[in-house]
Amino acid sequence: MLQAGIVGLPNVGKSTLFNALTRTRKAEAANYPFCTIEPNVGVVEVPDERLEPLREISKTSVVIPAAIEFVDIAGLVAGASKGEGLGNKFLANIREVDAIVHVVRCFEDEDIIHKEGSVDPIRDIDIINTELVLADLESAESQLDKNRRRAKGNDKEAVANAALLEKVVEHLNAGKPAVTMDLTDDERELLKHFCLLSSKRALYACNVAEDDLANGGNDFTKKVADWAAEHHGAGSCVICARIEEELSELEPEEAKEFLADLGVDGSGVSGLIQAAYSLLGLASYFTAGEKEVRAWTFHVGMKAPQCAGVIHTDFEKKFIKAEVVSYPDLVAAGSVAAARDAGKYRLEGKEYLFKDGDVALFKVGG
Ligand SMILES: Nc1nc2c(ncn2[C@@H]2O[C@H](COP(=O)(O)OP(=O)(O)OP(=O)(O)O)[C@@H](O)[C@H]2O)c(=O)[nH]1
Ligand SMILES: [Mg+2]
Repeated sequence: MLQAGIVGLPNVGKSTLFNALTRTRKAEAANYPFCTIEPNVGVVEVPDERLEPLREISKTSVVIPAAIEFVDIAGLVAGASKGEGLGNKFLANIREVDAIVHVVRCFEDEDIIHKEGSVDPIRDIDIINTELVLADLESAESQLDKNRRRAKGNDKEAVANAALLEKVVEHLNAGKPAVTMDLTDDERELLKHFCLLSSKRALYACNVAEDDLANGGNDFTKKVADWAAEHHGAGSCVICARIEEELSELEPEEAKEFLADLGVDGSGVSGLIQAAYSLLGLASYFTAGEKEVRAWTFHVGMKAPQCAGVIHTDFEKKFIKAEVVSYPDLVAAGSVAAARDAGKYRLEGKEYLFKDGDVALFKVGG
């Protein structure tokens, strides 16, 4: 399963957010830096408003949502790339995840220790990103050396690697994360092999005080949103980790009332999970029948046989065709029969690129 890693300075609310996401108290969250050492891993269901209408149409009671994993990682400090605060070990934890949710403290609270002594989200983001870039620089330079040596023997792969790594080193040397490099599709594919921390896509999660939720954020979160878009080509969201942790322990009705009292529409956690899902390049297609309605995860860009393979590896090999209707068409028709009558079902072959929200039935050979 694909993983999103929760990253940030110590004591900014990462474990609190992890507990809210996983609806557990699995991670210890406490008011001192480096509370988390070993990463906490939890599976999180991806909320999807399309599941309930599909359940009604299919007349079933079983709904299985898509899921992704979140990993709560230890806090990073300045100097982590040189081993400060167990830096190398924590950086290795980040290397293993597929995308990053970067938690930034955007709340004032004198009782909660701030490692840097004051609330300044852009400075904090810079500390973390500098460490990722420095760790990458070291790794890219050593990979460049190796590939240059191999390139002398006319190894084509090494020549291509070295050419790209030269660009990477120059970009990192300017203090910029690898994810913002201007690359061709082939180069972007090649870049993946270098396993760079700063090449992972990131979402900035601004952790605010509960009072700021109703306003959709504060001056700090605006700065973070602008900075993320400009310097990282990344999105941001506003959450209150502490409130979300409390909400996750309430029944849905109680949670709604609680949010209404705060003047807030919905839980920020749902939006964050969905954002992390698309950050990972994931989308959902559905199977819907009397037995169950289920969301299946695929990578954007996957064709019909590969998508069938998500259900069962055999389905990919034995794929014949897929019968597909889009979610809006099915819901507008109101039933499978009506959608069929309206000619909304399509037969798709091996080259069909699946789309988010496709409702599919696969025909496979024996
Ligand atoms: N006021 C306020 N306090 C919060 C919020 N989120 C977390 N905290 C508090 O901040 C402290 C640290 O939270 P953790 O979730 O343990 O932080 P962490 O980032 O996992 O910390 P490390 O594992 O040490 O890096 C705890 O006392 C939390 O209750 C918030 O939204 N508002
Ligand atoms: Mg923690």
